[in-house]
Amino acid sequence: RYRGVIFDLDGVITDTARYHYLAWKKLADELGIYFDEVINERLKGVSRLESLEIILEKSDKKYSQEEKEYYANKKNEYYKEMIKRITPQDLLPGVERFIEELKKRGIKAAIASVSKNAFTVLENLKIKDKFDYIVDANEIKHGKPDPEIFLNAAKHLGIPPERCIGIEDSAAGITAIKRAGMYAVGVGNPETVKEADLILKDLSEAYKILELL
Ligand code: B16
Ligand code: MG
Repeated sequence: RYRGVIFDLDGVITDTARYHYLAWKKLADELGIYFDEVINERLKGVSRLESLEIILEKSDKKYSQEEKEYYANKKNEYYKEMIKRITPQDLLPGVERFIEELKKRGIKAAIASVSKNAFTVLENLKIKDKFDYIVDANEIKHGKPDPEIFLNAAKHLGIPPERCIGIEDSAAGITAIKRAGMYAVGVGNPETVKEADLILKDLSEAYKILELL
């Protein structure tokens, strides 16, 4: 029934969602703006500048466009420093085994990440070659929750959306998958991914996805 699986990167393949949080937290602390892990859930799957806008909701100060770009860039510098240390050991549980199982069954696999750092992360994880297609953030006009990124991946895999499964750790991402007309699997915080068709702790439970194929 399903012929393709489209993975989000941050928070699904590896725990870069943690690094995104730590980098934003460092910036927010410097600016004296309150920021915590609850607010951070809203940042998952959302673009860099949109993430900053959410953080600035807690500030009374008005920031100009130049200042916003400056601070978004600053966060990215912190983030880039953190992801330098990523190695194949940072793959989340079950990821490699699941991808191998998909290959055996002739199921195609793609990555749909809105992160401009996705290629660096995938290279450090030494996993880039295992995917049939990787959506480059630069090809996308609309970020998640818009379905564009998932539809783009399905198109390049040559598989109709209704025959694809999307895997996400963000609320915006689950909405994007559903809007694309795909089956949605949520991992990580169950409250964040509550709209998913299937909720897993992580991909060590991926046998539950294999049962659907
Ligand atoms: P960057 P994903 C998303 O990646 C992250 O979830 C989100 O927190 C981040 O702000 C966004 O990428 C942009 O990342 O600043 O590196 O371009 O979950 O779609 O893999
Ligand atoms: Mg994510």
